[in-house]
Amino acid sequence: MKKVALVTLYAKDTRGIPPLGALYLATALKKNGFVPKIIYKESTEIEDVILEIENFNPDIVGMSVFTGFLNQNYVELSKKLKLKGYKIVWGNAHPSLLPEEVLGQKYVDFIVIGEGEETMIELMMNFDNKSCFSNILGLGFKDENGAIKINGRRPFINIDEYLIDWSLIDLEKFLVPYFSNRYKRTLAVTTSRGCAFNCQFCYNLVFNNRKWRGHDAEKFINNLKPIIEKYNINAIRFLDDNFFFDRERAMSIVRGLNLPYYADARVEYVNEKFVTDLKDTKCQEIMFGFESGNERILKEVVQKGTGTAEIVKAVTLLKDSSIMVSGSFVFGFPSETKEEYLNTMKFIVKLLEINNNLAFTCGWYLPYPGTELYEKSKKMGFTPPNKIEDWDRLDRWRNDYEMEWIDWDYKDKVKYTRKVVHLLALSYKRNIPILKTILCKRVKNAFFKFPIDIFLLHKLRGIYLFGSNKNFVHRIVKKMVIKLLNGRV
Ligand code: B12
Ligand code: SF4
Repeated sequence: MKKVALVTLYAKDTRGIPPLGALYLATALKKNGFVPKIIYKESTEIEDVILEIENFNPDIVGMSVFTGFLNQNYVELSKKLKLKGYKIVWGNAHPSLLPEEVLGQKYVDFIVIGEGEETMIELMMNFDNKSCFSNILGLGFKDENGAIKINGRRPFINIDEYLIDWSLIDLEKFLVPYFSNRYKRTLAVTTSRGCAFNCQFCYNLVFNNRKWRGHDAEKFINNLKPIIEKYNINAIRFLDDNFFFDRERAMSIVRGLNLPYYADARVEYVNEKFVTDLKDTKCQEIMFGFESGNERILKEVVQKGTGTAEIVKAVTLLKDSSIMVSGSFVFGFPSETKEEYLNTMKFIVKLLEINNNLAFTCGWYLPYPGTELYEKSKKMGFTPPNKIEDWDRLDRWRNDYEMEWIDWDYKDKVKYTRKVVHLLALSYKRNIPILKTILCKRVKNAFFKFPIDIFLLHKLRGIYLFGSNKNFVHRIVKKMVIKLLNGRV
């Protein structure tokens, strides 16, 4: 029987999320009589990955690669395996969005565009019969002359056919603390794929053709319930792009699982009933793509389909719900002015004044292939990397990249925005007026000169001021520091 190794690499700080793509593929392959092996290792452990592959001796090695993240490591691994004679297939967002570029590399034999389950089954069924490759939808391959062939796209599959076989990984390794350590054995899952909206920076436009499809609630619950009981899982993180797209289905799932949870939503979904349902179903944290505090950016550039009024309404309705609201802001969109950047900063303060149980992730726009904004960024000066490994520089958390599509001075803004907004949100949460005042001034004016307070607070963040209540002494000192800052000692 043909054997397939499926490699997912993680970075030191991203450990603990199950390799769900590989798990779905492995489930499908096993169901069809093939022998899959999931290899999940840190990006620094390339030599160990190679050893594991050599011991397993697969017919093909699959890699799960999205844009930017660890591209360099996947390239290094693929090159080394190619030298040893292995056949290599790349799947996930990057090869799906840049099929020619990826397949043009000597170290890649096949690429799979979009969902991988049925394309991989057909590839393995026809593995020794090259003449059939051109009939496999979703596959990219090289013919006898080395010419690149990209087949047509595969229609979306019925995902309920491949509900995860959890025995394919050691699940213990993926049960991690979450929600400020309150729940120690949290599992991340996805219950649906894709999204029907039109956000101009999102991979969904091409990767999922704006088509949302979800697992049947009952089938999903029946698949996960035994695992929850066996492993004593006490909270769930739903990583779906748009978990609440079908609100009725989503609520059936969370009711059926009956565990505290995190999930993503869109702001216009929030009304009184939605908030009541979230509370009733033990929602701990809900995440929204706020994107910007400017109507022009939301409407014309991102085409979000919602404006700032909906954001304010959602944040207001969720106030006092004890549900933590996370919002993602993106700065530096093509054509965004410095004034618009400042507007978003002021908008952040406004939201915190309404609801202090807010957290933000602040990223800078990165042009992902296959999107409308990618084409716009190219017209405005962005030069896509020549080599696959150079896509690594599109890392959301780096603060030193060039953004050729921005024509104002963004360097110190990139360096401090995320940090200062994070600290401001914490000072609202802990209600420390003096810090609120100082940090508000910084955020509203994007004033980052003499950043000594930012430096100190950032250091203190993990320790006494904002950190978790690790032990008794810790708690007492933290209380005293907060009282001191409030002028109450
Ligand atoms: C979990 C997650 C992560 C995790 C780990 C991912 C992992 N190792 O699996 C972490 C936290 C590391 C992460 C990081 C980032 N992520 Co992320 N992440 C996700 C998320 C929420 C879920 C992924 C998932 O498990 N999906 C479920 C599975 C079933 O779907 P799938 O992975 O697409 O797999 C299917 C196909 O792609 C294909 N397939 C997948 N692998 C393979 C392999 C082979 C061999 C084959 C044949 C097929 C195949 O078949 C699978 C089944 O059909 C997705 C959004 C989403 N809902 O998918 C974003 C997503 C993948 N992330 C994204 C991005 C951009 C990032 C960042 C790289 C941003 C950046 N450049 O800095 C950051 C990295 C920052 C950092 N330094 O940490 C984008 C990717 C866009 C793109 N063009 O690449 C996504 C799509 C989010 C979005 N809506 O934009 N992410
Ligand atoms: S709502 Fe979110 S997942 Fe859907 S298209 Fe917009 S950014 Fe992408």
